[in-house]
Amino acid sequence: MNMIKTRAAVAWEAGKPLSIEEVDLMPPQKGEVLVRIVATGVCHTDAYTLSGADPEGVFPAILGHEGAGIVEAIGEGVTSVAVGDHVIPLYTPECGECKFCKSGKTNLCQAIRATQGKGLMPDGTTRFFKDGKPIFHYMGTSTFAEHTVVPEISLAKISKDAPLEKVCLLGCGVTTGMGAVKNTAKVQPGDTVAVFGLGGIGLSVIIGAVMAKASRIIAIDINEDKFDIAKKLGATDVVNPKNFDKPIQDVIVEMTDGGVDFSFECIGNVKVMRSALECCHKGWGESVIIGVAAAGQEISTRPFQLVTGRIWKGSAFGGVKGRSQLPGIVEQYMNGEFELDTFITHTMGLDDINHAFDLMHEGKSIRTVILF
Ligand code: NAD
Ligand code: AHE
Ligand code: ZN
Ligand code: ZN
Repeated sequence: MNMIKTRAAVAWEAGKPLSIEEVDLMPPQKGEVLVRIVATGVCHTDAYTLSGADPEGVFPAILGHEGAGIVEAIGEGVTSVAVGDHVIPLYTPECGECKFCKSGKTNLCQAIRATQGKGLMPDGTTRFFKDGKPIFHYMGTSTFAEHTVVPEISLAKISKDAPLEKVCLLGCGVTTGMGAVKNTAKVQPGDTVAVFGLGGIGLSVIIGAVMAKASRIIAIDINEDKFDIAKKLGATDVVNPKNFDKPIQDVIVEMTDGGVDFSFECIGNVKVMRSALECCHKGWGESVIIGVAAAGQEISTRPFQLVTGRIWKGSAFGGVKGRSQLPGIVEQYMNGEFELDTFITHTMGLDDINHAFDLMHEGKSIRTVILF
């Protein structure tokens, strides 16, 4: 098979708009798969890397990690997917063989993490080129392209009945938020929850908390335009920290007779991470960091906060093992156990992808889905 031409949004350098152009894509090599991307969401992490703040951000690159598509070709030795299969690319792969996969303690498969973090395929090279020069991959997925090549272990095979233009959101945002509640925090019926940041991630935490039968779900954002959706999805209280003279953690502690059982930081702001920890109940409250903060940023609190029983944790991709668990989450969606429509505030073609980033920065979108 020869190089194919495909259309992609190329990030030539940090801080610049993406450029839509035709690029060359090498056929899938051993253990790799060619996927035609049907739809992709735009996540804040794409904007974070594009901003230049990501220490692993390399340019030029094809960003995007919240996609869904159809297998068009398989490389040598690929057995777990076939041409025509519907798939969701995974930035957290699942090899099933590494120490991490076998531990039963984490979803953070490390089989290809080193090359993935450098924008390379596992053999240390790229499949994308422009005028003969390599273009880096991103998070092992590069879904801002009509076609992409990914390792076989980075694909979850899903039902052909699932609408790809919706379940693409399970490639990151919705799985991350719901999974952080279920797998990382393990929220139980009756527990109280505070959610900081009401973007795609925070709103998915709300969905997860409703599914877990939390008794109270306090949704916090400085953009009150997010409150209606938060309430529609099941938030019991909405709070804007700007409306108070005292620290938001004090406000939440007063509202909840001593603090919440669980809090989730879904922004990537280290100061808010502190508030999220400190609004947790003495003796048992747990705070889960989901937001991504840049290199150089550090979290702090008085150690007394931990000495007195609060727990600080983090969660990546909601603790979900992509190949073994994501197909089941797609089934849950198909069975009507949660919805995705509310998240999709905008849809547009690849040509307009820079507008999707503008909408995110202006706080006007939850998720924009790019349709190819
Ligand atoms: P988003 O931009 O859609 O939403 C962020 C929300 O935070 C917005 O509603 C914004 O108004 C609010 N906000 C900003 N500053 C605030 C403040 N000081 N106080 C209260 N609210 C504030 O982003 P998103 O796509 O939902 O992503 C959220 C974060 O999660 C990002 O940091 C992203 O990189 C990260 N993320 C992490 C994972 C993971 O696996 N850990 C997965 C996906 C995204
Ligand atoms: N390169 C970034 C990593 C940022 C990060 O923490 N990424 C999350 C997923 S965000 C999806 O929207 C993650 O899964 N982390 C685990 C991992 O192995 O990267 C940085 O800041 O260095
Ligand atoms: Zn993401
Ligand atoms: Zn592994």
